Amino acid sequence: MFKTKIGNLDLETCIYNASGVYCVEFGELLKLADPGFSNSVILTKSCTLEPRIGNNLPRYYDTKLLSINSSGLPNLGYQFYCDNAHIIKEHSEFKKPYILSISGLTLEDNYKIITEAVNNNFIDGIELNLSCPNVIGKPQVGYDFTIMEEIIRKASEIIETGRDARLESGSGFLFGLKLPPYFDISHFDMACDIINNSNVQSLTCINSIGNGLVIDTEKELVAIAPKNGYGGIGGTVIKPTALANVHYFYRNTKCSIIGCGGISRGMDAFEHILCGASAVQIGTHFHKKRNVCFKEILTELGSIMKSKNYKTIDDFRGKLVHYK
Ligand code: RRO
Repeated sequence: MFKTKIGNLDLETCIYNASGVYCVEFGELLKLADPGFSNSVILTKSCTLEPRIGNNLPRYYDTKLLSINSSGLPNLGYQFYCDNAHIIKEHSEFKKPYILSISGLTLEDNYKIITEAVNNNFIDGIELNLSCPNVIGKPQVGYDFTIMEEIIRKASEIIETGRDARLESGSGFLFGLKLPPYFDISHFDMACDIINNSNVQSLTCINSIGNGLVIDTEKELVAIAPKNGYGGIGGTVIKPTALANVHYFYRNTKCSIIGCGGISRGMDAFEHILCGASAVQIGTHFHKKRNVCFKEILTELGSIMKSKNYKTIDDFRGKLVHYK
């Protein structure tokens, strides 16, 4: 009922974690690999060349409707996520693809990490993160269309070369991007043009909405410490922006779309799929509820599908109705 495909990757269910939440440490990745949990992919925290401890605490805060974070890319370094891919996949009985999220601090760092990933047969693809809002002094690549085009072109070359070698061993490799939210149609179109001239296969829409400010009114204090309290906003309040991004990129590219933003119930996942998502990722709600959230959301989605007589997610994916 929930089977799906992103690029050439077959997934048992259409739900998994958003990068960043419970996917930094070895034990967290092992939990994501657990065949008893309904998530269908093991997606790592975005990694850099060197390990990072990230920004000062407190750097995460949530309310009923939203979360704010300025984690600052804490991760164990790409070598850790590459070297442990086979152990973590083995724990999933090789049923869940292992996708490396990458957010190198320089273009060269990204190319180095992508080369390592495509040459590792236990890594099934990358989600190149063009949208981290929280590294001080590093603007989001997804908002600089010149650099975005350059990084995608070079990443494509590396991946094509690596794919040829993998073909002999029979395993595919997904080239995905994680995009920032776009708000203006001209920006949507510029991003689509670049993507349509590349061999990118999947788009995760959207990363957190950058540089929001949340206030703890009782203390009259910013909710998080780094960057004077500015951070990426996630959770229920970002769902309309996420849906618009899913919808636009679904209609204007050939990529598989992975919806991310404001999903805590089956109906939220249903809406993302109606807009064109082939799968959904859970961030803020996963942070709150841990691994049980995947099954809960799928159970609710299953009831909605049953009540509407849909047997597979392809029966309604992208079928949102518009006024004439
Ligand atoms: O680590 C972070 O601060 C972070 C990242 Br890399 C990202 O892509 N999105 C986000 O909200 N936080």
